[in-house]
Amino acid sequence: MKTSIKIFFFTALVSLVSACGNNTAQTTPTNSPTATNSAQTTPANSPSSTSTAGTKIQVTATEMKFDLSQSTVPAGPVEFVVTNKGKMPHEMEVVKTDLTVDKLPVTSDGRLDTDKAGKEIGEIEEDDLKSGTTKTLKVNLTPGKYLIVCNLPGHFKAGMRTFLTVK
Ligand SMILES: [Cu+2]
Repeated sequence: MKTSIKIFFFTALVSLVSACGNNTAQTTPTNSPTATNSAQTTPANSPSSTSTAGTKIQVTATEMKFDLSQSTVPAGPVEFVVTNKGKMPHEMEVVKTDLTVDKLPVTSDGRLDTDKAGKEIGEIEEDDLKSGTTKTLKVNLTPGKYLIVCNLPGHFKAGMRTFLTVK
């Protein structure tokens, strides 16, 4: 008899405590979002909605270089809008690498040895980037250093490469 009473009180106590626990857990978020967070939630949401839409980078390809509208972007979805304003076809590879320009491995035909350089994240093929064309490449970038490179024979060696920093 005594034991069951103890158990009853214990259960009641536990449910009371957990009820309190629930309340505190509920009140804190409910109060702070409305009061303090309403100001906070909006800015906290807008960067994430911006990054959902993605950072847009305008890329201009010419002989023999890339011009990026910005060379440092926040991590998340990135949209490369690449226009070939040159006379010859080009391509664009995005390669994540830790290497500096002078350490980048080059093949005998003047291409970047992509596999040795790092990891290819995305690519716009030569057929899609003929003179006068604009093509979009959407990728998701984690923080790090990325090489934007045209890997047609000789183009990389001729200087058709640039770095993008993702923070
Ligand atoms: Cu090229």
